[in-house]
Amino acid sequence: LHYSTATRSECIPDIVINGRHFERDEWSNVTPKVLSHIGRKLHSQQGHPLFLIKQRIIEFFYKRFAGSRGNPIFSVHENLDPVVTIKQNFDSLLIPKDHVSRNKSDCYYVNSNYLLRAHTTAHQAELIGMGLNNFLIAGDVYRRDEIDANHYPIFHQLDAVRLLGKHDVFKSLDDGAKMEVFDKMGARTAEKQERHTLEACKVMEDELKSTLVALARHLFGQDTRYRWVDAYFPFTHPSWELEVFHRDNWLELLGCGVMEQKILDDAGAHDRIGWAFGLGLERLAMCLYDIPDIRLFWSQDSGFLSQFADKTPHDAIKYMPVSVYPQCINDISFWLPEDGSFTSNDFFDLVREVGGDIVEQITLVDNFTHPKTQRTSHCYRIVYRHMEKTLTQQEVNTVHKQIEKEAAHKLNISIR
Ligand code: FA5
Ligand code: MG
Repeated sequence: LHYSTATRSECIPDIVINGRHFERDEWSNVTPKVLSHIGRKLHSQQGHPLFLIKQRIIEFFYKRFAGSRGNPIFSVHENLDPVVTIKQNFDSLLIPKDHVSRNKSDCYYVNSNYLLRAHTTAHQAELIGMGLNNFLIAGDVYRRDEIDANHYPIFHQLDAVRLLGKHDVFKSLDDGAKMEVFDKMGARTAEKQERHTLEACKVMEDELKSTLVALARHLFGQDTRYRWVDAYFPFTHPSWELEVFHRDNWLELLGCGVMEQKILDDAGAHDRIGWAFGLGLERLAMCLYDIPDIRLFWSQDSGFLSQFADKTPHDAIKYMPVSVYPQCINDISFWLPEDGSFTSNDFFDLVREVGGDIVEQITLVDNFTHPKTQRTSHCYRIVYRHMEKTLTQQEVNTVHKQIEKEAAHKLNISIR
C-alpha cells in the first residue's frame, strides 16, 4: 500500500492506477472491482471479438478516406489513459456544470479532479489541439449503470472526428470557390449553428450520414434497414442517432453530429468545421456475433475465446454458447435510510463488488412508501448465474447474505 502525505491525520491509501497515485477525497467512488479491470485492453487483444469489430471499423475508414497516394488519412489512438480530468470529459465538450451526466451516481470518480472517462469523446479536444484533422479514438469507458445482459460498468467505444477547411468542404461543387463556411451574422436554427452557413452545414451532414450508412452496411450487410433519429449532445449541433434494424428490433448504433464550433475554436482550429460520432463496440459485437451476455467479453475461459481466436475481421462468426447454466434468484428487501442518501447505483455497485460476475441482473421489483411513517422500502430481485458452471443454492445464499450484511453496513439500510 502507498500512503499520502504524512501531514494528514489518518493514513488513507492513495488510489493507484497504472502506477500513478491519486489522493482520495470526498468525490472518490471508484470500486476495487472496477479498478481491477483497467489495463485489460480487450480491444487490443488479438482475436478478441472487440478487437475484431474495432479492426473492421478501422479498415473501413482507411479505405474510404485515403490520401492521394492511397495512404490512410485517419490516425488511430487506442492507448490513451482512461483516467481523465473533469475538463477533458466534460468542460472541453461544453457539457454544462449542472448536467446530470456529471453526477457522482453516474460516473466513477478517482477524486474531485479526475474520473475514469465516461466516453472516448473525452480526448477529442486535445487531439484537435495537437493539429489532427482526421482521427479515431478507441478505448474502455466507465459508467455506473443498471445491471443486466446489456450493461456492464465498463464497455468500449470508438469515436471519430473529421475536420475540413473551406477549400475541402466545397471541393466537389462547381461553384464551390465562391461559397463560405462561416457566417458572421447568422442565427442558430434546428438545422445549423449560428457561426455556420447552411450550405457548409449541409455538406458536412451529407458526408457524415453517407459515411455512417456505408459503415452500417459494411458491418451488417448491404440491405440493412436503418433510420436517423434527431438527438441532442452538448458537443454537436445538429445531432442524430443512427439505428439499424436487427432481428426484429431497432438498435441504437451511435450518436453523431456537426461539432460545436466553440470546441474547435478553443482547440485552435477556428478555420475548420467538423463532424464527429461515437459508437459502442459491445453492442455491435453482440449483434454481429450472437453474443448473448455482455459479461462474456471479460471471460478468460477458452470456451469463449477459442471461438474467435483464429478469426479475421472479415469472417462471419456465430458464437455458440458453450452451455447455459441455470439461474438462481434471490430477493432482497430493505428500508431506505431516512436522510435520502440512498441511490440505486450505490446498491448496484455494492452488489457487483460483493457478488462479482455471478450477478447477471438486478431489478427493482417493489418500491413502497409506508403511508404512516413515510419510510420507503425497496425490493430488488437479484439473478445469479455463473457463465461457466452451475451454482448451488448454498453458494448463492452465502453471497446473498454477504450482500445483505454489507448493504446494511455501508448504505445504512435496514433489511426487512
Ligand atoms: C456518447 O457517449 C457520445 N460521446 C457519442 C458522441 C460522440 C456523440 C461524438 C456525438 C459526437 P452515448 O452515451 O449515447 O453517447 O453512447 C454512444 C454509444 O455507446 C451508444 O450509441 C451505444 O452504442 C453505446 N453505449 C452507450 N451506453 C452503453 C452501455 N451502457 N453499454 C453498452 N453500450 C453503450
Ligand atoms: Mg445514447
